[in-house]
Amino acid sequence: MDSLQVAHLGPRKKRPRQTGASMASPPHDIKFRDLVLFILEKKMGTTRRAFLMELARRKGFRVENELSDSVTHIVAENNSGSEVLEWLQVQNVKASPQLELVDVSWLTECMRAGKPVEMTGKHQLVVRRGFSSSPSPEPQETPPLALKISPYSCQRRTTLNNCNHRFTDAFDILAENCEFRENEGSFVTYMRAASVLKSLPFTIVSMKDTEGIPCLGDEAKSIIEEIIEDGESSEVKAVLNDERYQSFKLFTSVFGVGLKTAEKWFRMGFRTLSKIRSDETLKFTRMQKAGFLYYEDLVSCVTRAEAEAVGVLVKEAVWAFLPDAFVTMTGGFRRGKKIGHDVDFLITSPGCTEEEEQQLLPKVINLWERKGLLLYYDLVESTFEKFKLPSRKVDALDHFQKCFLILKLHHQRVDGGKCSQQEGKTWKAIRVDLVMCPYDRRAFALLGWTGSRQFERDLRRYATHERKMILDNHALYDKTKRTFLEAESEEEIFAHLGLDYIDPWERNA
Ligand code: DCT
Ligand code: MG
Repeated sequence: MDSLQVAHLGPRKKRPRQTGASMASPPHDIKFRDLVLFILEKKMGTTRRAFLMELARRKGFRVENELSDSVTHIVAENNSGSEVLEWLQVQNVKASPQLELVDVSWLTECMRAGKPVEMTGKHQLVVRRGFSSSPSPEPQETPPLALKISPYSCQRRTTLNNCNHRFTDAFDILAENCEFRENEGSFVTYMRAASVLKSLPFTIVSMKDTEGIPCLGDEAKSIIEEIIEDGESSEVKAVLNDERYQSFKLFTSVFGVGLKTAEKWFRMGFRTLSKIRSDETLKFTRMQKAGFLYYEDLVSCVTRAEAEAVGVLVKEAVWAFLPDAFVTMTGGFRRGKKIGHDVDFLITSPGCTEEEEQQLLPKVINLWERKGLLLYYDLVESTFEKFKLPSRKVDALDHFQKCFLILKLHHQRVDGGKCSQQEGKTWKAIRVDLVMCPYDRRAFALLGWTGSRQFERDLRRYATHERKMILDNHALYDKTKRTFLEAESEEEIFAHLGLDYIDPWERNA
């Protein structure tokens, strides 16, 4: 249970607190200092070059963005040595005798070995002089290495450094509009387009840059083209001005209001929240009443400092009843996000009985109620069954016991009370989700509750279509072997699926 222990801050073994800074993607250490690589874009293309550069750097190679005197190896693809020399001449660079001109096959072999491999004749680019009789180089076969961008986001690393905001914002809006119109097909198309662009290590500046990128159909490409040429998409503009989109966006911003209620209010002719709030014929659920009551607090996002303060509250309460429990902040904050719409926690205990497990959340709620911190709660009892096969649906809800809450967070508990802004009101209402899971399922629950939703959907899709396995928040089932695959950590689940491990801060798909 190694990785989980690091992630969980157990009461007994105190470990250094994970801060926002440590979540950032680490700079790459250079392991092989004798080599300085430059990868030629000519005939290779921007996308593939950027990926090779990123991959090589991740493996510890020094790769330069620009050609300079320090470069020792020029790596090229589909170029002969003469072509590379010609290119160097155009750049006004004189190739020193030490400079190696190598084929990309050398680099891909290095990537596979994780270190520089010996350079042999087949790697060296041949320079043909005039009409010499030396044979032209054999056409190089590119090894089947996974250097291409995967159509599954669980095979991509997506940090929060999105350098294609102008495109991904557009696709996010179009996807949301499809969601409001319950157009599942287009929703998925736009979500996948947004997601693949979020993973790119470079900014798209021309249509040439989109070559070889999966999940971009003709429709998505025409939107990208329009944004490149006109600075905006007419389709996105139309959505933003659409009355239905605006109303749905507004109505669903209220806690407890889903698509059905939004639809109903829109059809009834409502366009503002104040009209809805003051209408005496409308009936609201308990959730919606709380949603309106704490609306201002809930729409202003939760900051990391607030999330950490809630984390302290949760741990204090949980440890009062189960001192050996692990409490992990999951959701967007575990992925390194600085703000969120709620704070999600996973709770699990190695030593407790089933009854103690079932009693914990009710006890925690009861404690907060007595302290006057509970503004709203909805406890959902567990429907978890040990031997049930995982769900095949990519968006299925899980069966763990959970509690959706609105907590009263006093300003003084945040950052030592430094920013108690508002006069009068001394607290802020915060949405909190608590999930309680059996200890042997903690890795699956943690993976599922860390998100992002797109990452989870692709993990399940990948398991089903590429591995004949079924994955959900509770378990992983191998259909070929007809067995459940157990896991003590997220790393083990990725390994079962034959996937490279992707850290939480790289799951912002
Ligand atoms: N999740 C899940 N089952 C649910 C709800 C959520 O498995 N019933 C997963 C998907 C993502 C993760 O838990 C956290 O969900 P959210 O809080 O909705 O998303 P988030 O990524 O934390 O984003 P936000 O910052 O908006 O809270
Ligand atoms: Mg969340």
